[in-house]
Amino acid sequence: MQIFKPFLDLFNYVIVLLCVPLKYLPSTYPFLPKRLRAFVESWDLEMINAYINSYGKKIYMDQRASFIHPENYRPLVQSSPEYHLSEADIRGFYENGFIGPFTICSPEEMVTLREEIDLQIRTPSDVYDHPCGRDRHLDCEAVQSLVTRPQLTERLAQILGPDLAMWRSGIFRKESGAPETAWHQANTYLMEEGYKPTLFPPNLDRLFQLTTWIALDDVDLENGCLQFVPGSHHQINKMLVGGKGAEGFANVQVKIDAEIDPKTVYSAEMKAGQCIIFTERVIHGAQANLSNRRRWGMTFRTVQPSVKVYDDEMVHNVKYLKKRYDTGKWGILMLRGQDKFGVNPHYLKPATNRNANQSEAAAVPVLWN
Ligand SMILES: O=C(O)CCC(=O)C(=O)O
Ligand SMILES: [Fe+2]
Repeated sequence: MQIFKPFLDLFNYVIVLLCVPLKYLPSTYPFLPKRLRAFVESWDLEMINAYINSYGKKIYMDQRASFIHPENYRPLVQSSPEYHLSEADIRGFYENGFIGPFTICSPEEMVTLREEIDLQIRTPSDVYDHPCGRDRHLDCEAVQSLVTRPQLTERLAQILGPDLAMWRSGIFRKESGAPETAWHQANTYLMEEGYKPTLFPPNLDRLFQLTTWIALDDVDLENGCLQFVPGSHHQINKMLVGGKGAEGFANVQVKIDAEIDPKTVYSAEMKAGQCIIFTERVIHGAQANLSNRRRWGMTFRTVQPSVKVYDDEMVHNVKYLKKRYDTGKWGILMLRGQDKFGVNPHYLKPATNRNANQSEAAAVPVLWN
């Protein structure tokens, strides 16, 4: 069953309609075909109704969940004073949905790192066997050396806990004139496969993941820095698929079904080498790059090791990218602490310097996955 695309497919629509009674009959789930069962289990009635009532034009951005704050905002690990977050900082993160900027490396160091990263990601990935921007924290030394620094891991640990598993990274390269990244939200990455999520946390309503966006160039409003709607992470909104006023996210035209007051928007202007940490449930996006400078950023997603990723599937099919990824060699990278759960494979092969040849440089799209 394909839910995400094409949205107005009559076959999909009828199947979804037929699933409504199943939501009231959980005892039937073990007898359903695998895909149908995954759909009925991961889409709640509100999500199904939104799809049906809009004739397939409105779809929830991700699995609905509440966002429960912790009992207190004390840091979850002790860290050295230079990386310390106060209770007020952590409360600010829970209230706004993001925190930063923090400096991971100097702009001068980023000049060298950026060149290495640019060359290295053009070589075939050890994980996916072809040149790509996805998950290069696993096999490229320059990327790995960046994300394992205490400037990042100690801050993540104070919010997410002592044990940190990085499961996904990607690169958003916006050259001068590149289009916007439409406002969006994510949670368990349901929209990748459409009928089932990508992440399976033990408790959907708690914080289980943090995203870190590292600026490879200086980023500001003019070249399309990342932007956030503070406090918008307490609910997952619907999106209108296509239609008037829709903007681009990867291959899809979407418009978030929420009022956004431009006065409240926070623009994460940063120097190269700085990062912002956020929950991807917060509404975020970026304007078009209207400058004559480029805007490259890398995004890194870290979960608590109790979160199961990919449901043991061998191929992960990302509908909106129109791409399939063989997950046979994929694994989590422990950035810090221990994996006491063992629900995911670990990536153990050392990252290497790849000595890419500049002449191999290929045209690289904006979201290079
Ligand atoms: O860099 C961008 O334009 C978007 C990044 C983003 O949406 C993310 O990292 O989740
Ligand atoms: Fe995002």
